[in-house]
Amino acid sequence: MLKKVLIANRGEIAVRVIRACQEMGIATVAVYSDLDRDALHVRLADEAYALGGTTAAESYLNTEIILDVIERSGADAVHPGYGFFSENTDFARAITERGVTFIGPPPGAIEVMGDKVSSRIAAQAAGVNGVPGTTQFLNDATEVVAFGEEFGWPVAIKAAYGGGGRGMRVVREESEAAEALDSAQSEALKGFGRDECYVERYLTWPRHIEMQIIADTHGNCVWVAERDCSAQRRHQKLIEESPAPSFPAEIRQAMGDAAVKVAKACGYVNAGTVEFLYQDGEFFFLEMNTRLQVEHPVTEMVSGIDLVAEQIRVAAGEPLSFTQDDIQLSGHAIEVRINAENPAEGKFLPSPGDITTLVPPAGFGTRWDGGYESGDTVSQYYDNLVGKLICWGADRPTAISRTLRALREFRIEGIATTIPADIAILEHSDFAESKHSTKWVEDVLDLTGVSSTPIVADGDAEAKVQRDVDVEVNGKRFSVKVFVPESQAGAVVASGGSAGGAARPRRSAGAGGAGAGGGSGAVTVPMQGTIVKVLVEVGQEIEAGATVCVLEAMKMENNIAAEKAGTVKEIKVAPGDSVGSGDVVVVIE
Ligand code: MV4
Repeated sequence: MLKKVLIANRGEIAVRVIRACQEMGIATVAVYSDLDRDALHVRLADEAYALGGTTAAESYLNTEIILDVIERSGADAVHPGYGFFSENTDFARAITERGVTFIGPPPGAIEVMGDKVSSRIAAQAAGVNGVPGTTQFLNDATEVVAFGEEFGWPVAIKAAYGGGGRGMRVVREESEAAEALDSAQSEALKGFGRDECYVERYLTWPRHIEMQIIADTHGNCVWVAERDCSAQRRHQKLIEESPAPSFPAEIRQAMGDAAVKVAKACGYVNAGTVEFLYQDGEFFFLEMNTRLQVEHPVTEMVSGIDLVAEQIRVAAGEPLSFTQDDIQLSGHAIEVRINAENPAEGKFLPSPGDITTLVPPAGFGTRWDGGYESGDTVSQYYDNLVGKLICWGADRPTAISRTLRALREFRIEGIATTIPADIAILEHSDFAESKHSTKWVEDVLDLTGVSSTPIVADGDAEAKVQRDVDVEVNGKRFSVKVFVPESQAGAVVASGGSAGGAARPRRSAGAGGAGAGGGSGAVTVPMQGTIVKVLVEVGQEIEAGATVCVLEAMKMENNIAAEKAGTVKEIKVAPGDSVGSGDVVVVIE
């Protein structure tokens, strides 16, 4: 068995792996960037080593330093988590050459599944079909038209070496073909350095259903259960569940068999996921994820299998601790990703910052896989997943009510979170009736009125805000309204976290995190980040809504707009400056 595992990751997944190791009596080694010196994964591990640096590239992706720490710590294995080095074959080979075990699939399997073309060919060879389409690369738009006429419109043009929806274009009729091919090719070239594209039937209302598999080095490969991840926006999953709702047992069996065939075809070992699109009772191979996924806990909750412990066992050369026939699925599990993002008006703006309070819910069937605790900081430099709430229930309605109950119980203050959007999804009748698809959140769900304004616990803001406080008078409980300086409002709020959404407004409309701002002409930034551009000059006349500067936070550029029209009186920032939530950047008169 392995004795000491280095976790080459941070946040909730590092915590998840550390916990599994501890339960197995395996020593744990954490690594950390300068910003993560006191992070939860560091606090929980037996040993921790500094990587230096701030950005992921400088720290968690710094191969040389990590290899050095592996050696210095004496770790005999590395768990990569997801992201970072999890699908990096150079890294996997580098550590294997040093006699250190990579807790993940063989590099060859990662490579075969690494792009759409070779994975599609491998799946096809194993008898598992993708969406009907061409196997040859497109030369010109007439081929798109010919395909559409033969198989029916709409069709999808996809970048062969693309991913995450980039380089994909939907073509509804002949007249759109030429422009769509051009733009797919140029986006692919820009994003991936290659412009090869192919065409397939476009499914208009598919669900994203993926199958967990796990294989050992003794030739055993099993499927565990499927997950429905259709509730997503811009290819970011919001909610995942298992089993997939309205999903017949014979289709589950067929999808499980297909996933095992794909895994065997590429010589897969360890935990992996085969993704499918599912529509009208048919499923089609999409791609394979050669890593442990964020949403693995829902599978654990319905199967009782500890996937991380099993990953570690098979990496150590042990056989799987169960057979296909041993697996019994029970009940229903839902995972909600809780990100530091403000879902107001469906915008999902990053909301890094200090978590002043984090009290996760508890109770029957309620699991919290978090990467942060009260007092920790969500940095703009890393993924903003705070953690995952996973609720199990005997059936889907019970799991939905339990998840809603737990979300309403959640107390997170200091940052905005996706909780109000999650509540809106779980409360929706389309979700309850599983009428949703991968397009539902973006095309149907209405997030107007949903807000999650962070409670800013800093500084000089003296505007008064209203708070509801419970008091007891002669043994009887009353709810009273108090009016307190905004800077102290966090201390007065008793409960509810950011889960209130529309039902429990935190702040009067329009205040929007603008600490000293309001309608005064002081333009403030809603989150911490770096100024990349200033678009106005002192003395310039601007209109209300004009962008005054561009703020980069969490790898996204955000336009910061003036609330009112007027003349620019003062500019307080320059490109390259770091700013905090509520900082004034421009003053307008
Ligand atoms: C599709 C599709 C419909 N028809 N292909 C988007 C990302 C890429 N990995 C596959 N994607 C899709 N391919 C055909 N022929 C719809 C999607 C799609 C999607 C797939 C999985 C999860 C979320 C999605 C969101 C939008 C579109």
